Order: sequence, then structure tokens, then C-alpha cells
Amino acid sequence: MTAFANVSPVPFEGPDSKNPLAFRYYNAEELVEGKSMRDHLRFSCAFWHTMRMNGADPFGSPTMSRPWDTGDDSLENAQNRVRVFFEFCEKVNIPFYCIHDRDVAPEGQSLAETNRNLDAVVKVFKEESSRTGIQMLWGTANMFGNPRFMHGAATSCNADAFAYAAAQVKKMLEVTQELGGAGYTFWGGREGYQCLWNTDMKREMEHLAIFMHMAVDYAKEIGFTGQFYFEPKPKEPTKHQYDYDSAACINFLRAYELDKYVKMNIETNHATLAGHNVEHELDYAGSQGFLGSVDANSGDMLLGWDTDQFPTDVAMTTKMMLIILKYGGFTTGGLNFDAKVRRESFEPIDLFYAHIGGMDAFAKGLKVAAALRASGEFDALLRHRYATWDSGIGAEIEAQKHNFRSLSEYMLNKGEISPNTSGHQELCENLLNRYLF
Ligand code: XUL
Ligand code: CO
Repeated sequence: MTAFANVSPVPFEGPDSKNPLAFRYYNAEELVEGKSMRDHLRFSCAFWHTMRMNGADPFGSPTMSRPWDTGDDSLENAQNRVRVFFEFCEKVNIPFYCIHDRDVAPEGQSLAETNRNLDAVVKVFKEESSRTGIQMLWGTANMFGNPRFMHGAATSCNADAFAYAAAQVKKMLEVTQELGGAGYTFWGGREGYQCLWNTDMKREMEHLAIFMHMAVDYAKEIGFTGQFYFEPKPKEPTKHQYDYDSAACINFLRAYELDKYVKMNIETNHATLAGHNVEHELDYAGSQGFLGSVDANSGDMLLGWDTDQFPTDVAMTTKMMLIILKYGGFTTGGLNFDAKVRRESFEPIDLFYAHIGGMDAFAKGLKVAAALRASGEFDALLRHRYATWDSGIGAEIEAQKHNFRSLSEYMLNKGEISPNTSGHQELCENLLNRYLF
């Protein structure tokens, strides 16, 4: 059985190709900075979007009825979706995937039945993964959809909700280990609040820390060595999510002694919801040693919510790749397309256009970023701007040879600061454009 009989494996045809089902830039084996594009970009397909989004929005019903999906909650349908998913990933040449527990298998009448359903679907993931070589980038648990999590999961006011969530993450860590997943992601889900007057924020954050420590401990116990990630998102569904941005997440991890175990999974649209751009979030996390993985998508600057669109802006992907390369590239992480086709794009072929576009945008971004890095032009601008720190008083301050008293003496002697250098912002922006176009 094949779901995409009319689509051949997507070939690389080069920049002049007009074939919408070919790559123009993504050439998996091509070397950039001595490493293949496949290993640099580590593309991943998100099961929850690609297989489960049906185009429903708060105003309207599903628009997408997939020919392979019987639309029911049976195990057979869930297992068949996995086969279709792997056929898709294979054809579009994506080497990794990410899943939520509840999106791959239906909930049963009890937790025990739900776990059995999950096992039955995981079996197919395992078969398909060994058939195709497509690997799990990370797993996670959906602890926000079911009404039992209306107040949150680890931060719920209801201790039983915490316990249920713990049981879910326990199971999902086992599944992630079984599938050879390279990581496990905590996404805030509903970990936040709507109203401070019915919320004990301190207690809720402590509970979240206890929960994450339990996950770390359980991973050690079962020998799961994958990387944990924390995914910042400032709002939606709650007004104040505890994992607002990289800075808030890293502070949380350090405050509760989780920093040794957890890195960031940065998502473009979440960065913009927090009033940052994604390169800021990547650089902040990278500068603190927390850059782990990326949920690659983009938002709509005119809308205030998480639109999870595919990334197609090459200027943005170039800036992202500049930062990712600056911190040495991915190790366990990758570029997971946490993105969905628009509800009007209801044909299965749109899934191909969307992923091909996102992959090409990052491949081109990688090449432009590498060319810029090879030229050393940004480095030269930076060196020039910070030159006062490379010798004399600046170098002495960095070497911690000074204090307020000595600096005051220095300035009293000198009288006024040396002329500054221009920021040359426009020159920098032009430089980026010169490599882009
Ligand atoms: C939600 C979000 C999630 C996580 C995984 O906004 O981004 O899909 O990435 O649960
Ligand atoms: Co995400």
C-alpha cells in the first residue's frame, strides 16, 4: 500500500530547476564546512503536524480529509498512519522524526489500556525505523490536550494531575529509549497560569522542578542517555507560561539545579511571541551553553498567536545558521519542522511543497552563512568594534586586574574616553544582503 503513489523520491536538481517537487539547494551529501548538509541540518518531521493536523481552527471544521486516514480512533488507523508517515519522510528525504505520545496512539479507557495502545503503535515505529533508517530526534508527552490537565500538568493545583503526568513521561521516556531517540523535550503545555489570585506561583515552579528531576532520575535509572530539552514559549495556552524565553528557562534550570541535564529547544514562532527574534534566542541560549535543538517554523508578524508556518524566509534561515554554526552546530539536536500547512492547503501534495520549501530555505541559509563565515567579514567588523578590549585597559579589565578604585584613578588621569568607533549597523545589514543576493 502506498499513500503517495504519484510522488517519486524528491531529487536534488540544483538552483535552476523549476520542478516544484525537487530540491534546488538541499543536496544531502554535499559538504559545507567539511560536513554534509544532512549532518548539519538534521531535519526532522513532526508527526503531530504532518499526520494529525486536519485544518480545524477555532472558527471552522477540518478541511483536510486524508485518503489514507479512516478518521476513526482505531489502533489499525493509528498504525497505518505511521507507515504513511515513514513513506512521506522517505520520499522527502528527512532523516529524523519527533512524536507526542497521544498523537501517535489513541487514549484507552484506562492508563494501562492507553499504554498498551502506545506499545502497539511503537512497534510499527520500530519496524519502519529499521526498514528506512529514519531515526527519532526526540519524543515528548502531550500533557495539555486531555481535560484532566486543565490546570496544567506538573504545575497543576491537583496533585493527581501531577502523578498522571509523571506516569505519562515515565512511559514516554521508555518509548523514546526503545526507539533510540536522541532526546526528550519538555514543552510547557499548560505549565503557567491565567490569574495570579488563584495561583501559588512559587509552589507551582517548585513542582515543575521536582517533576523534571524525577524525569532526569528515571532516565538514569533506565539508562536513557538522550539529551533533555526545555522549549521556551511565553504564552498560549496560558497567559503567563513559566518557560517564557531562553533567559527565563535558563534561570529556572539553574535555580533548581537542572542545568547539567537540560538544554534549550528554541522555536522561531515562540521567540517572536516573546518579543524576540529567533537569532536572539539562539544566541542567548548558545552564549550560556544551552543551545540544544530547534523547532523550525515561522510566525506571522501581523498575528499575535502561534501560527506554526513553514520557514521560507532565506534571510531568517541564514541568520539562524550563522548562530548555530557559531556554537559548533548540532550534536544531538536538529531542525524539527514544528510547522503545519495552512487549512486552505488541504491536498496531501501540499505536505511535500511545505517540507521541500523549508528544507531548501535552510540549505540555502546554511550555504550563505558558511560563505559569510569563510569571508571573515563579520569577524573583522566585530574585532574592530571591540578593539578597545584587546589590549591596554580593556584587556586588563577582562583579566580582572582592576577594581573601581584603579579605574577611577585611570580615568582621573586620562580625563576623557578615547573616540568611539561607529556601530556601522547599515554596513552590517548590507553585508548580509551582499551574500544573500
Ligand atoms: C507548542 C509546541 C509543541 C512542542 C512539542 O507550541 O511547539 O509542539 O514543540 O510539544
Ligand atoms: Co515546538
